[in-house]
Amino acid sequence: MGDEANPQTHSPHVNPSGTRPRSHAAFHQALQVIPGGVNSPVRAYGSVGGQPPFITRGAGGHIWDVDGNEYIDHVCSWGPLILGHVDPDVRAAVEAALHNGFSFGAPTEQETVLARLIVDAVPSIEKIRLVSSGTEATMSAIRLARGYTQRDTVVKFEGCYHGHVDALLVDAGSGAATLGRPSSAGIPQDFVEHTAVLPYNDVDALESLFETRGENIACVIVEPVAGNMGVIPPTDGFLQRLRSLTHEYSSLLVFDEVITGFRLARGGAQERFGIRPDLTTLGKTIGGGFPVGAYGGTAEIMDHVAPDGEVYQAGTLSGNPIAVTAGLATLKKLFETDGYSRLESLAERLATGLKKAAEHSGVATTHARVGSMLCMFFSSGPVNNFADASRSDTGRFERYHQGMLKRGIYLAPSQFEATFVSTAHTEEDIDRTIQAAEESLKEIR
Ligand code: KE4
Repeated sequence: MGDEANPQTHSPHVNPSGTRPRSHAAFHQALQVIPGGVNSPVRAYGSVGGQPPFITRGAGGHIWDVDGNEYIDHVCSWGPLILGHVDPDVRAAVEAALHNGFSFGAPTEQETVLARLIVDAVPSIEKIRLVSSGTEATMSAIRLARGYTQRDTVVKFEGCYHGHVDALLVDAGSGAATLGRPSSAGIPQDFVEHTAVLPYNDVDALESLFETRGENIACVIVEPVAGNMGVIPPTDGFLQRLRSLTHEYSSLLVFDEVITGFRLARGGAQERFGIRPDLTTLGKTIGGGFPVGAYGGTAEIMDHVAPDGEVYQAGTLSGNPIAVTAGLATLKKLFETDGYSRLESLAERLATGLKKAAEHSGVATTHARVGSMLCMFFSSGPVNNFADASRSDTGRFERYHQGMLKRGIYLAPSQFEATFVSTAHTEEDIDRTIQAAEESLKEIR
């Protein structure tokens, strides 16, 4: 067994009893003062039984909980930690930045450096506004689309999740899907009457909607690779048709790349699929684990954003110098170390191993992978949209999740999420995850 300080050579150690008394006590305390004991619903373990481990620290591809259990982490903070936990170069950059100040509420040159890096990496983005979360990014992008087109209707896809924006929390994925409450209380009906929802990958439905309502459609917002109903890639022609129809009706195409941006490629999913959206939303990876979101597009559209334009959007901590420093250090290291080759190699190794493990077990599964985001559906498939994904055996996923957790593998507590790898994961980590899957799948067949 390697030393704990160097998780790269350390197999995870989990209390064989599977009990987590200190997490249990911590959860009890949290429940007294935090709704559901968590600060984001997807972190609860409602859909996988049991209670969430309370995490104390991370290093590389590993995390530890308050009971001393060690896990190989395939959540990666839901995507941001593309270099793994506490990357030494990112940490050094943040520590240095802390000495200069935490926040100014004034422009800093580093914000321009990050904006320039994003503009140079994503051809469809000529100008970008930094915010503090993916939700702020998508909320702002649809407001901009409505202001720019002077139309009201927004189109989204069932099972896609774009943050907890009132107008977009309709048939949403991620936690909303997991909770089985596809919308949310507290959203007045007239807030969503301008939101049209279509099945993902359904070109016919798209065309008929545009035929009937195209003149009123401000934008279509889409995850170019869906990552909130499990992972569902776009079928051939879907994104291309989206692009041609939005052009034809002068609607804006918004790529929500909060997950895929800088994860799937330097230029995100739009680089992989060769599509130029009008607006792109970003988050997660561009903050390297610190709160950063962004929305950007052509200068012609973005110049409608205040203070130059009539579409208002603001934020106290937008472009926060510490978060921007972490994001810059993350992206620079990802580019300089050719992180995408490593991500591709690790993700392919994992996906291949999980497929073999499932075949050996005889459990019916369907597998999806795009770059370093992947998913194993407990379904015989095919899985091309939310209705397909919803037919997954979530009870079997629950038992699988429990089996993986007790073997030291930390997965998202929902069938409707993505599995991630980081550049800090090792081949040994991947092989351990595959081995754990072999054992867990055999247990539940
Ligand atoms: P945030 O507001 O959580 O930073 O980003 C919202 C968002 C927007 N767009 C996409 C495609 C997203 O996936 C997200 C957030 N993703 C979820 C899980 N898939 C974050 C986890 C959580 O809600 O706690």
